[in-house]
Amino acid sequence: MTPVLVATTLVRPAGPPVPCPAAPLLAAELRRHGLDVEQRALSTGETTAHTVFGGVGLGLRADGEHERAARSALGAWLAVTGPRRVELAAPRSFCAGVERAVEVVEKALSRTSQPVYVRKQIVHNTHVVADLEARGAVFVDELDGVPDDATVVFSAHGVSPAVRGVAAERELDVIDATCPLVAKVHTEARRFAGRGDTVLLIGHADHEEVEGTLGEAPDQTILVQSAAEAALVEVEDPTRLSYLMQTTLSVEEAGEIVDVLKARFPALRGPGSDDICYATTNRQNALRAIADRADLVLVVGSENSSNSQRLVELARRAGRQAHLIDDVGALRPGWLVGVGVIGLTAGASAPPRLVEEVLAALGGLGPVNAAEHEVARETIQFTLPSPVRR
Ligand code: 2E7
Ligand code: F3S
Repeated sequence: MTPVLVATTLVRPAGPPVPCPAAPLLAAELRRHGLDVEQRALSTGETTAHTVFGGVGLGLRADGEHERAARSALGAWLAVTGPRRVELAAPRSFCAGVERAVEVVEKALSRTSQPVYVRKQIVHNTHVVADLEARGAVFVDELDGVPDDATVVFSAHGVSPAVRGVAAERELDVIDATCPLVAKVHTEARRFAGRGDTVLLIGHADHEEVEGTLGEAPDQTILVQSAAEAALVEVEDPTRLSYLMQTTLSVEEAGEIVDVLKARFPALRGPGSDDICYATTNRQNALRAIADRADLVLVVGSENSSNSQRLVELARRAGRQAHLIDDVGALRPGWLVGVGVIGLTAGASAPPRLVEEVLAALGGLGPVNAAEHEVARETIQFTLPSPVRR
């Protein structure tokens, strides 16, 4: 199939070339139409259709059978051009635990020519995983995908003692990228179970972090996923009871669950300090601060990212139209109809450059007035695990 060409720049016979920052939006829309797409500079003479407005342009070349679909995609984006405000939530994107986990894999790759295996996605982001894969990391679902004598990195979400046991038995070279704030929850799980408590773990089933924490004391831990479950959960001895949480929950929902549990079990004891981490809390507060002003909220993050999903839910609970986008290519023209103010944020596993790319592409649809609203300054940094600390 001859690819449809999308202009990244329009080269005119007279006058300077016109940048086309919205090219990735147009390219993605064409791919959704099932077309093969290439992005490159085009001269205006080459294009099938192009427009120049306010110092930017949009244009493409499509031959024969593709012309109709191409014109329709171009028309869809041209229909939503115009000036916009973007309210940027801060903090957003990478947290200290993600920075550390990514650096662990990078350092592990740089100290050996052998493959570096990573158990599960190092963090729940397709771009982070693809970037590290391109640099030689091999992602596996379980340790049986790791050959003997190999190096394996445990993901930021943590692992159960059973997984640690298998790795130790096989004498694998383990580098643990578990976020220190998750490790803290594991320590509490051991302490609470060790004093004979039943542990109510507030979190979502089938999430890797929850699987890991549950694994600390599987016979003494009960997963509580909602206020409805909290209202029904039965425990053997309500006087020996404590609770813990997944680090990426909605602060609001988790608080409601704890309230239900405390009302039912007055002797319930909690963690020394909040399990929902600083980064989760800050990203939720930052989004809350801008959501009211936005017609549409965009959260950059991957589908399986719990903290990113919680941000989308928060915006929707505030009555906003909200979407989770893996990258700029996931933006749909229909979402922007009648939208003058966009709230923009990113989950803790989404690289900052993805937000920059969204902003740049929006600038290709008309002038963008972007303002950042910072609700907290994050300075926390975690030291690297000893095998990669040099
Ligand atoms: C580790 C932990 O990778 P993420 O998207 O993970 P979630 O848990 O939100 O799906 O985000 C970073 C991160 C958050 N929590 C990593 Cl335990
Ligand atoms: Fe750790 Fe929280 Fe990030 S648990 S990995 S600091 S989202």
